[in-house]
Amino acid sequence: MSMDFTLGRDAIARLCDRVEAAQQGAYAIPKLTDDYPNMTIGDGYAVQLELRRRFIAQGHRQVGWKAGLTSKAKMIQMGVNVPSIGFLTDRMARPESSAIKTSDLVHPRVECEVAFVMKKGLKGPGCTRQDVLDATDYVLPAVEIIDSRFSGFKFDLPSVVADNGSSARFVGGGRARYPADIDLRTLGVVMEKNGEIATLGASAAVLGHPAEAIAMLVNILAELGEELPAGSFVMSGGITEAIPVKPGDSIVARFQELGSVSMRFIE
Ligand code: 0L1
Ligand code: MG
Repeated sequence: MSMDFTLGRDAIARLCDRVEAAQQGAYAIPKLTDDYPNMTIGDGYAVQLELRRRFIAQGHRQVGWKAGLTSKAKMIQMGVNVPSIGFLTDRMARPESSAIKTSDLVHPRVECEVAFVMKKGLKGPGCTRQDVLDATDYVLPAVEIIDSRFSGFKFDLPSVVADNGSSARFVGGGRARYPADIDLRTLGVVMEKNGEIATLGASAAVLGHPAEAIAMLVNILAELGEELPAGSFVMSGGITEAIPVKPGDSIVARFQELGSVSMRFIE
């Protein structure tokens, strides 16, 4: 991915105002490229970095990162062809088995992901799947609740990157395992909504191996002049397509070898 930056500070601040207000007010906005048609993916990351700077200034604590759009199913669902990354903060974390409010979200969807907790930091470029596995403390099952702030999920990559990869909430749980003890490539996952199977898949859907998505994330961070610190919680991307949820829905994500993660949604 070549990272071109074309927007000036004023435009970045204006676009960040829009995304921040839409996230905090839980309303949908048109995609940013309607007004800035020449906006690049690099510009999207410049807006995302400004959003992260503002959240941290407001007291949010960054706990890690997420890779997004890492499976063919998600790329097809969303009409894009390149993965993305976003940051995760303490304000997005929700406990396992909890009730998650939807009134502060626009149109939430859930997806099953493998999360990695790093014992060593990683720095790109050139980070590989093996580097990731060597630096991983343990993996655990997670559900990401994404919430694109764009009307009707109509967006392109620069817009979705600026919106922090649609990040909204996440829930980790189940059973932590050492990566050497399981075959991370062939983990089966079943997502149930209200007791019925909503979608299922296998972890190889994520770029062939979930650790590959973490390596990609580290290499994108390098293009932004950043690295992945030890202790980070990193989500590797949805294994299946994302499933819409509304108040009253309950979700159980069952992962082979890793146990299950559940939550319900309320008004
Ligand atoms: O986590 C992700 O795969 C990012 C998704 C971004 C697009 C969407 O809102 O589905
Ligand atoms: Mg995701």
